[in-house]
Amino acid sequence: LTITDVEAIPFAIPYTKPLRFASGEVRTADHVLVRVRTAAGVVGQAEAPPRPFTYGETQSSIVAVVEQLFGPALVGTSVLDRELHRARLHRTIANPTAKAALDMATWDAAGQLLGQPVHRLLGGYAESVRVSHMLGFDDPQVMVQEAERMREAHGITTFKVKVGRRPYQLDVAVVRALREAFGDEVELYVDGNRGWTASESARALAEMADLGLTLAEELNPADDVLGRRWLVQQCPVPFVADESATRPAEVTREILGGSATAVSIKTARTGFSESQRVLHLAEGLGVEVVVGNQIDGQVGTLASVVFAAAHASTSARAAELSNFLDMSDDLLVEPLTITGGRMAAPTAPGLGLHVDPDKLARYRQDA
Ligand code: MUC
Ligand code: MG
Repeated sequence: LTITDVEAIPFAIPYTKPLRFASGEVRTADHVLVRVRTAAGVVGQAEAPPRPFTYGETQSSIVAVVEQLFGPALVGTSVLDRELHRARLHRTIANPTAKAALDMATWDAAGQLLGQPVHRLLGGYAESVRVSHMLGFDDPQVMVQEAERMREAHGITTFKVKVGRRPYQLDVAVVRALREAFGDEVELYVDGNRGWTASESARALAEMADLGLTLAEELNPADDVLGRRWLVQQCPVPFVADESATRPAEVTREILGGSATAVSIKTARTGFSESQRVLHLAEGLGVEVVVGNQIDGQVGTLASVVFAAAHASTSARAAELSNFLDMSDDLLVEPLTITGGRMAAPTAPGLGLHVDPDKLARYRQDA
């Protein structure tokens, strides 16, 4: 069980369809594959996606912090020593996706060593979860076509619509076009990535009042503290904290401060161990959670479905698991599949992750 080596491999895979949203745009998955090797020769793996516009990390900063600080802190410990890992890694602030990938890689190794799938080690609640697809900025017809394609090809009927453009009517028109195209057959919710002011958000929500939205996420900046509280008080659906509540303490602060009424959990930034802390905190506070997408590749998406399937409250809502479909290729030997609008949690020991060595050789950036 002893960790003998930790590796951080930068790789880059282009998107066929870039994702655009209020805080940025992703054209290439320039991620880092993190590997934790044990004395028994087992290798645990996970993916860290740099999101400079959200967490300040870059591909090189993730590689550097793993090689210089976090890797050496884990070598010599057991893959089961998660509290010790946390104590050591949290001496360094920030760097959430680097920490999260290391945590998930240790769970992957532990699952392989114990012969159990990680979703069962975490909680074992469900075999599969419903999938929600994120629709990035585009013209209304293009976004309707994209939703239609996802429904036809994968049976997906839940869509998170990116909003936060100016004027806000651009986005209201998209949501209206989606509702008109699909009627009651689809679930729709919106994510503003802090693009609007509180008053723009309030006007947009009022104009979308007849469109049956189920959630509203980060419509304006949480740092506009009073404006956010004013908005959340009048929001008719749960208001989801995503980038404003990435740690347990932030979740407490935002929920108790009246700045959110639901929480997005992303394994890309809180791994499995810290995501469980966030989940249990949300349950204790009595707020709903949604399993979010950090624009993950297939390795990261596998981690998200494992976490979502493991617990009752993470599998209650559709989890955001499908944006890897817009990548031109990926690292896994067996690509992930979505059928009937659902994705299954892997049943193989660990995360059931098999990275194709040829693909890794093709896309790695350090060779
Ligand atoms: C999301 O839910 O916001 C876009 C920016 C980010 O941090 O995550 C994605 C999706
Ligand atoms: Mg979000």
